[in-house]
Amino acid sequence: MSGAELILNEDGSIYHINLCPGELAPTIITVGDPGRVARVSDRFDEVNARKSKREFICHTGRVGRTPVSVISTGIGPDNIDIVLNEADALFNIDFETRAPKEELSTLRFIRIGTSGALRPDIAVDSLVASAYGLGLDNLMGFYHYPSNLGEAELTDQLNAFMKDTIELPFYACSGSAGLLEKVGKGMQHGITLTAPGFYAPQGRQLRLKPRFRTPEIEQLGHFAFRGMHLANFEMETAAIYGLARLLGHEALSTNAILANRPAGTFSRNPAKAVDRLIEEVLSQLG
Ligand code: R1P
Repeated sequence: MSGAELILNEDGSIYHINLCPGELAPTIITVGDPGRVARVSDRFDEVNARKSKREFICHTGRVGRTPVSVISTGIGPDNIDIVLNEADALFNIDFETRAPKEELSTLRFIRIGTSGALRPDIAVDSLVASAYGLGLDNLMGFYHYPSNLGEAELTDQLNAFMKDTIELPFYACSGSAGLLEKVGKGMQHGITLTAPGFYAPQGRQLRLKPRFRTPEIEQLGHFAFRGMHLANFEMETAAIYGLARLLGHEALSTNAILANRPAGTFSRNPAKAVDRLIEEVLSQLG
């Protein structure tokens, strides 16, 4: 691959996330908010490297005996494309020859995020782990991505549901069942909708409500697959699941519920809810 495809900085680090091979751990916690990185790494047993560029701040250390990195992605699926591809390249591309390695490493991506609930029974400040991601963004349209990626039954049911609610292209992908079982075991499990924006794509009324073509929130929360509801929405999960699957990695998205959209309520102490999620995830990694 050319120097315009695999772009390296002068010190040999990869273009955006600014890390050299060996500087990222194979277990990677992703957070949207760059300010959340230190709140996660403050709870590591040891931090031995801190690097940053633009919105991508990365701290690496260990939790118990497990080497772990935490990196901020900023907001949205476009940044997930950058972080997952560059993280994968650090392990699976030889930077000298610029060719993929013969032996590939499998990484674990665990998102610690914030999110809004789509159902009245998912309380503000509770924690949701995503069994599936439903992407309304167009990122995976740029990859040869089988439309159902092994989720044929879910995709069929979503096709029917989307016809009645919002006729937009979508993709669906599952997270890692093993990580859901282990890291998400103390959380509610559900399907997470990934929206390509914060306002109209999540039905938020400021001044443009008359121009919305998004469905009512209550309608979205009615969808269920194998007893699991469309539980929450945010802006990264489906893209993480889709790319991790294509690249051969494991992924789990966990979110603290800050808003309950049907009830119109917002957490009184979002920092506390996020701290609880951080502790819950880290307690399963050591
Ligand atoms: C929007 O405010 C941002 O918050 C949520 C959304 O997914 C989006 O990135 O997650 P983070 O708190 O992880 O950024």
